[in-house]
Amino acid sequence: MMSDLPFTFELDAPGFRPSHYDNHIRRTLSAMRGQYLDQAAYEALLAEGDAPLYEVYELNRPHVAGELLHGISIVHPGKVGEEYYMTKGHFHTVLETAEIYYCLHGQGAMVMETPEGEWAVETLVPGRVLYVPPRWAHRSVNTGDEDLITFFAYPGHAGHDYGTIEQQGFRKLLVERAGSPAIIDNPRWAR
Ligand code: S6P
Ligand code: ZN
Repeated sequence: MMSDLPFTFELDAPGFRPSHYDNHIRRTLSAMRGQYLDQAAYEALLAEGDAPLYEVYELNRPHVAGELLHGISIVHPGKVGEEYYMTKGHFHTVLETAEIYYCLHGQGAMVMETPEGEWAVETLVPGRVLYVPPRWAHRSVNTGDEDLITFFAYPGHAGHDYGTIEQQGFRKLLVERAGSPAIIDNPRWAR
């Protein structure tokens, strides 16, 4: 088997876009229908335009065990009602696969939970590494007023299960209360 050559790319401030990438994914408000608590605020915001919420720059690698899929995730600042802009969030299809995040810019949090009922929220600040263990669904939330930018890497065979989260969301939501992030129960969550 022919082996790949090692490669490098740069992540330069202030934007931290990779100097080389293969896919650029943009998610807008319309992709998040049903995910925000305040449905009226969601519809009102969408009526003003399909705002960009987050972007992912991916480098192509084979989706097989042994590879590491990696790239840059950028969640823009903003809120739907009192709930901060966030990613869809997902379990990995192969539940026993972990992921690692390194925060490059901005202020935010990772909201996480397991199928067994555990949950966790970890703050993301520049320079901080977050290890998401196997079995933990994860969603990045931007609690600041600038882009939240993270580098991520996860196993090539992990896959994405979005459906489970789309049904009821995460157990916990991150909302702004008196100007600060607060963790609240998701009333839609009823498993
Ligand atoms: C992939 C990894 C990230 C997310 C990205 C967007 O396993 O967790 O690259 O894909 O942050 O989030 P989502 O939930 O829309 O895939
Ligand atoms: Zn993931």
